[in-house]
Amino acid sequence: MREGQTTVIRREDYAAPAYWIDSVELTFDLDPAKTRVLNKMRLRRNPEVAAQALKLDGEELNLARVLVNGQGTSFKTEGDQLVLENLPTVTDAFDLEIFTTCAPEKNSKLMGLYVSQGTFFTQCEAEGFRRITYFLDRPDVMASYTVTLRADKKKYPVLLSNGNLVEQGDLDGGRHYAKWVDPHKKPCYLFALVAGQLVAREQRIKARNGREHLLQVYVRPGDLDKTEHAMNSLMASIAWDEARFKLPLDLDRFMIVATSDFNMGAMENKGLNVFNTKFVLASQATATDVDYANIESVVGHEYFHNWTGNRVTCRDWFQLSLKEGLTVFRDQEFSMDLAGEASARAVKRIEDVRVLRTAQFPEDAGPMAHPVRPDSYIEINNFYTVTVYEKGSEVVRMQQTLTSREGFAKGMALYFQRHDGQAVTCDDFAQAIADANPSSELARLLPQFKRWYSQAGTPQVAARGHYDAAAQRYTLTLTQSCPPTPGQAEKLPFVIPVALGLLYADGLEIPGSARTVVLSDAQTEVVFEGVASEPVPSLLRGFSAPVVLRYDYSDAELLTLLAHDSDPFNRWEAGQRLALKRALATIASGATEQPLDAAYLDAMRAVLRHPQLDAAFKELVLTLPSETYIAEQLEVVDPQRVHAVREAMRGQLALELREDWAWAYEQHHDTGAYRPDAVSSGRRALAGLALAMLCLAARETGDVVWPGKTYQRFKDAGNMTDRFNALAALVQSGHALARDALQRFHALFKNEALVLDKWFALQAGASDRGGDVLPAVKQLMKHPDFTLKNPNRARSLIFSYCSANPGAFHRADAAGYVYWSERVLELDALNPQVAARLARALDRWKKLAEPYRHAAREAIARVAAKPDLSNDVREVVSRALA
Ligand code: 0A1
Ligand code: ZN
Repeated sequence: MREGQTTVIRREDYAAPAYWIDSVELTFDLDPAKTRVLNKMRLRRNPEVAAQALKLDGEELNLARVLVNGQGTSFKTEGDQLVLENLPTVTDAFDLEIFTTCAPEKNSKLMGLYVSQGTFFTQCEAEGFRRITYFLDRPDVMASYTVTLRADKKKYPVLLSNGNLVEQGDLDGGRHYAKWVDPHKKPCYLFALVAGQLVAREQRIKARNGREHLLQVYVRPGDLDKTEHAMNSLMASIAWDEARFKLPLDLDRFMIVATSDFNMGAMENKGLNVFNTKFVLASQATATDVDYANIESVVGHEYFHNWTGNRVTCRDWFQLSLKEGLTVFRDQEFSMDLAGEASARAVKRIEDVRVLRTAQFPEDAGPMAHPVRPDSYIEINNFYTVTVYEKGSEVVRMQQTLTSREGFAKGMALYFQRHDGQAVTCDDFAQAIADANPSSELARLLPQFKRWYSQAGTPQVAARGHYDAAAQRYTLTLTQSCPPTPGQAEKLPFVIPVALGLLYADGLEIPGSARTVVLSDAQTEVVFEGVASEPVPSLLRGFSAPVVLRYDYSDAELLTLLAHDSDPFNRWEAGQRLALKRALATIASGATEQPLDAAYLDAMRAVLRHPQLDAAFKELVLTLPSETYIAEQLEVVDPQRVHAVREAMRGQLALELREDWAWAYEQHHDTGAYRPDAVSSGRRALAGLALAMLCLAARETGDVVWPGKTYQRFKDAGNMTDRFNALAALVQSGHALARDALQRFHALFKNEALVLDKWFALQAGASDRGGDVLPAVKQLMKHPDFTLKNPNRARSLIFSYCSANPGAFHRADAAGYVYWSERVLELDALNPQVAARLARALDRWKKLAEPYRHAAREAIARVAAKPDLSNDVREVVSRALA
């Protein structure tokens, strides 16, 4: 709705609902143009709250009838709410019947009931249920649902909703019906229905406790051959939750349905998860290793919500991280446990930290910074953020670190014992973990620990070491601070677990030095006795807290850590710091030539040729820090300069190590029959990086052999990972063969929407050479396969350019920003949620150097000047300008 009511919702204003809804009987007559919804509720006044009118939420609904206990009643509307004043005053239950209609085919926001390729879907989190019927649309109102779906049998042969199918049959006029009963009470954001022409992969399983379950993955006919991996991931998720947390599946039937029109990744509706096709469909011909890994983790994530989110849900939306931070933590642990060995676990940890540092740290330093548990919002959709999800997961991870793996599992058990079936807060969660571990550091420091939920901003931990040779004593001083964020000028000290150890200069770990120091004061000293020579500190091992660690490492120290640290995360981190030092020095120097020195190149060669290290780990070490991450280290950012320097570094790494890259490619490119496991995908990743480097080097040397081999590889590849890596190597090096390869790729996959998304994204994300990317993006907008209406497609072209390609987006002529503002406005008229995400591409404009800064501000102001913006986009741009 475009009412433009910009009400600020505040956490401190939470009040329990004036009414409870015990049960809901919904009857849908599904029709794309006009769907009729009959909603019969049984309500009770909440005796703990003063008697007051019942105010039901509704949005874009046509109201036809309201009956109380079967009788017509007076009602009024206030804004979007339906207000009933003359209700029974006694606290006895009463019936309320509401009849409305809505127009699913006109629903381009993809919230509430909508149509995607002729199939009906719903999306109710956070506040979409009010677009289906009038309701108390808030997560602390939990009801039992009975749902009857009626629709044309030919067009909509499959009729699904939450829970168990209890009845189905034919109706007059070619219609049929299905009746579903959900045995579990739930908040309305977990309601779902799906109706259309779908087919399912089915699997019957028997759980550890002997209970039998039917698992189904529903897709469009023709996609069934791409559902095996999703089904395997679902079975692995079920087994993992039973084994690690003793949490069984509580339903007879568990369904996943894929749709190509979806605003987010997937949704955990009770027993009926709805997924973006991107996170379900995979075949070796169409999906990359990264896609396979993402499917595993998203299937896991949604499945794990069944306990962390659905059985125990959020009291209000400020508590979103209660379910999201915890469930991300669970899906990360799941993927790590499936990865197997310590080194594969470390690879997953590095990938997760990379996301946190390149996406969440900037958010925490920008205009949209908010605590893991926010204090206020205008549009809740804007708070499905990396802070609530990824930082929230780190906050849960620290609770595990402070209580041990077993202690944390005990805490989870207590959490469910106390709160199963309830809608609770982040405080309730932390309290349960602490109470189950009374002698832990978490229990000792709980009130202070909870500042992680209330204070925004990324804390900084500065470390200084002092070695006293005479006393053989090493003293480490750790100091913490946290920069101000909007609305929070001063911060109090956090509880920060810092895992660390000491190495001698020859790389040997000093016995007994490894420990986890829990920093709770502004400053702490850690003293190590019996240290024979000046040590190298390995700090924040495994990234034990979501902080910026400042320590003035010398190159020699970093080289020692890179070569010898027993902690693989810090080995990788040492390599990143070496690269970052060079990037920053070169950016500051004003020159661009030869940013890399022999010491760095030799170290990288040693990692690449290392006989013991895993291929996946090598690929991570040999990938330079991203432009975004480099930019975050600077006070004032010239994105063109950052891009030029990083490209120069990549070029040099390619050229100087070209024989090593050739060796690496030959050693790793053959991975046998396709399997998406950690080892073979690691080998493909390294081979892919090697090809990219060899094509880049060929630009300098004039070599035609490697680009030719790459093109051949592109044509012959037996799987999408190898094919796409080869294509990307040609595109990213700007080779003449790229054009033809792109055309062939399109021709091969013109009927595979998810592959076309990759095709668009690759071109929009290409390394900019003389400003050539923006014209290409504009041209691609005219491509017959492009549509703004499909979020995946819009993201693949527009977001890949505006949000993921800084070197091409930030143009001195401001054309990138103009393009951005036009797309934000255009998208806002269709789908505000997607538009608001795009609006965030300029979050960090205040850091930009001129002329970018001024031009970016103007572009944001242009968007803000539009009078009928959605609340979603309005909130983002007004915070950016504040
Ligand atoms: N709860 C989902 C995320 C989600 C949130 C809002 C949505 O509306 C379009 C969709 C999905 C999750 O964490 O997976
Ligand atoms: Zn989630």
